[in-house]
Amino acid sequence: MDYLTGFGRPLGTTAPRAAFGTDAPRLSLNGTWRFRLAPTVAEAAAGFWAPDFDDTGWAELPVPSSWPMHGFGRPAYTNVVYPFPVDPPHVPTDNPTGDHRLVFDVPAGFAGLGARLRFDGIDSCGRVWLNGVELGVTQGSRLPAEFDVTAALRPGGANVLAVRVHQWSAGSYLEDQDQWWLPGIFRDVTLLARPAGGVDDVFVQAAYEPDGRGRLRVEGPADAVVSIPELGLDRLPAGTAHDAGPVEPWTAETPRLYELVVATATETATLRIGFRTVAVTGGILTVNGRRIVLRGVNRHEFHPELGRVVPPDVVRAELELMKRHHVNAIRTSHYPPHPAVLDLCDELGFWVIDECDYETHGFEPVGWRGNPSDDPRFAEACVDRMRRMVERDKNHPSVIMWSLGNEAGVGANLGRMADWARERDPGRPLHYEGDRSCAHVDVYSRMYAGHAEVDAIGRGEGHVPHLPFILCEYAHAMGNGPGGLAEYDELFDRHPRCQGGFVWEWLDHGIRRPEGDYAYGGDFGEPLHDGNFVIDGLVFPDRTPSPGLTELAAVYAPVRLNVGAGAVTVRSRYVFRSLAGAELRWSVTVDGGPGAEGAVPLPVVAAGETVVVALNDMSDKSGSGAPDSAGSEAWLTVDAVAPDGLVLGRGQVQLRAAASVPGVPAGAGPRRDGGVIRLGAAEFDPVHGTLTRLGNLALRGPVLDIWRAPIDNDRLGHDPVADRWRAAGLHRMTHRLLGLELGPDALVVATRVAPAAADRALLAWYTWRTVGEAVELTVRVEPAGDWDVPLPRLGVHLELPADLGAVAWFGAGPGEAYPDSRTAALTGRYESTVDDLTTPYVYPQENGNRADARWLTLTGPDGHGLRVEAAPRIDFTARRWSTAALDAARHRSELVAEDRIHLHLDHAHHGLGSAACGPGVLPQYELRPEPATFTVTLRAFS
Ligand code: IPT
Repeated sequence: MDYLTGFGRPLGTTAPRAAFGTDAPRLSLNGTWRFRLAPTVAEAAAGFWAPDFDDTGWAELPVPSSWPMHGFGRPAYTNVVYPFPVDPPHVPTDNPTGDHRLVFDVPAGFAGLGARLRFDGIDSCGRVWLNGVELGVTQGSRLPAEFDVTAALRPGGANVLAVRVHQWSAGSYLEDQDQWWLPGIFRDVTLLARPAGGVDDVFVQAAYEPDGRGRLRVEGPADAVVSIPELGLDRLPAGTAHDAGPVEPWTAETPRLYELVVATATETATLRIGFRTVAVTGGILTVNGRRIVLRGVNRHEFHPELGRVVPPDVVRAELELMKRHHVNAIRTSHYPPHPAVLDLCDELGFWVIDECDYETHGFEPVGWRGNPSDDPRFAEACVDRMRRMVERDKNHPSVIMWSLGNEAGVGANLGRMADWARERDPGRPLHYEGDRSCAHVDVYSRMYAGHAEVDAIGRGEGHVPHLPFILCEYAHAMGNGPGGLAEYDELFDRHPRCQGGFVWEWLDHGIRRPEGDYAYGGDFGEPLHDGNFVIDGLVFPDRTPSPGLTELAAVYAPVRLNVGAGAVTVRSRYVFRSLAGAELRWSVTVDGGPGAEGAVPLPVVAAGETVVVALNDMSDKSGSGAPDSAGSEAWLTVDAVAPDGLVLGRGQVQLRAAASVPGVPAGAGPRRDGGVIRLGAAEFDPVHGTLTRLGNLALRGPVLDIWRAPIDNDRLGHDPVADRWRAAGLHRMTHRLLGLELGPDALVVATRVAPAAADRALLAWYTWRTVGEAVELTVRVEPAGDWDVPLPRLGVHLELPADLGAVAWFGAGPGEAYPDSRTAALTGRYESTVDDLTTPYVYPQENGNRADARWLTLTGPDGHGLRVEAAPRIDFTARRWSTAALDAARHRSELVAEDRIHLHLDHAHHGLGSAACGPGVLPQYELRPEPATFTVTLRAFS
């Protein structure tokens, strides 16, 4: 079994080469295989590789697959730590071993040709036999391996392929990425005919010259000829440089591809190539001579039902979703993706950092002792991994940088990987974040640096390497958040050397549960796990967008609109493409109602240019669409829309503010009536001083509420604010009635709101008046005693009948918004339901706030309901469970609708930040305990 502990080296594989299509026969071996799982290597079936071995009693398993997703063993999640002792190169005796067998027929077309068997990914170690002949061993899970099967193959007849896959191998020490541990043959298995004298490998170097010409050099077999029919290039010799004449460059904004044909006498290969030149000059990363900004995401490969197997249609849909949300860059965290992903990146247009399948993070907790990055015995495996990535992916124009890996400390082997890559491919800069000396790289990369530090780096303060700066991870998108995206993006715009970053991360890696929700770390009984840290994406496990992605789209938007009453300033942040064909669509609304709208074509705005477009036409309309009644509020909204309908940027301006509401004479004052206090249509409980009825609505509240169900960014990280909140008792505030004052026209309820065991308090006065049919409430709050923590929220909570499920409001929307995540929310009139206002975060936490409502209504099916008017604005959250229930739940299915609706009307919220892994809430978005006053009017209607 020494191959398991052989320091991660594959055995018997052929030289790595690029993935491309040719006219030679190929046969997919994906499909239903026979499978048997043994708990140890010793207990695996002896001799299962023999062609006549009887596997009739074995289970069936699809290939590709991650076997724990099909009922064999269980998934396990750890972030940093290894789920086995740190004792390289040894692996546990309990090493789940999956034997796979397939009987397949080889078409006659393979006769007389050489053949290779290709595995695009086996996690973590596969030992392979064909027709009883042992071919070798592969390690390097997310990398291809090929075996020469010319001698062992039986063309025209039945063949028996046997693959023994071990979950753990020495290679596992090199694959400590933050994700589920999921063994299996999880990528394609293919049999490839290899004609003698064929096109085994091709290396296309296609540069874009400053004069607009392409320069082409294709390495391949000595006798190969190269053609690009579209450019009139015909049968050029391989191995020398050629002037390709004037070409259209490839960029992520203009993904122009050309078909290139490489032919020998026996084989013709076809590739899609792009002309582009990547360089680092004067501390700036450029493509085709221009500074680019990476508005990126980190992308893992995961599927909630299939594990590491992501069906091609799902991949295409998710990359298209990224494009629609203005993501222009992908870091393939933390390993090369399925090869087809890069074909799509070439086609759709993404700047890609292709990262090696290399991470040794679990050595950090042991002080980096024995780190493979600096252990000469692992040198060969390290270089092998780099070589297999670069050789496989070298022809993709989208790949603009190679990354040595992630979180692997420092050491000589990283230098060896870098040296090898530079020598082989001088055309791409190198990336690695883990070595602050930047000894082997061309860009200065960091993860989770806060805004102030990024700003300082941008200004060149301190000992900053004179290199382009990127954030390979930032804005940790765990749960509700991230906050502070807009402020980062502003820094990328401001400082030339701050060239963007990659949000951590694209996808929540939740695993579907029968309960209808998603599992995370610990849900499979793992003794060691990192909980829901694997649920930290911009999209939910089923790849539906979370509010974080909606916010990201608004922040990453390529067109910035500064809307004034008479003109719109249009600033294009494109670097290569113009806004030709785009138009400005505008609408004027009054109090959010339907109003005038129209469109004007944009003049051609060149990349990077700013133009001012006059809007005479629109401002004329500012008063139309609704009666110009007192108090009406008018907004002009402008969208820049591409010819394909994609919104490239949005902007808004308030044309007319709401006139302040004229003072309405107060109605009758409060009076005691039996056991209750009455004020107009309102009825109060004199014991607590709270509302119990309004017209025909039974309700409870409103009472001061400062608690929110801590979000991941409150709960996790270095100094979790939620720990301080709980220590201060903010989750268990009590309310003491200080007094009720029944004045001639107002009821004043004085309370002291405080937690047990502490002497700090919030004094709250509720002043109630009647306003026509409605009651007006003014809440005045004053902190008393020591307050050294920010408040989670500041507002009131009330309970309403469960049937008021339809919601409408005029305010920011349509989605969730918090103080540091509200670029995407625009002012308008919106409709939703209590159920839909909730955001289904996998790990339950505070969510669903709608900001800046001028008014809102909750309406029952029979048309009765509650109307809230704010003076001037109020945030609100409505849901069918209490904050306490949300706080206590660990999975979505634990949230059960109560017999009432909980409505929160909030004067202010603490921001979101991204402290789960990174900076907390920026100072300007902290909710400080300070005196505050806010007013709402409540009216029951029918
Ligand atoms: C960083 C990792 O690179 C990434 O894989 C992920 O684990 C992320 O954190 C957290 O979700 S490493 C961290 C110690 C900064």
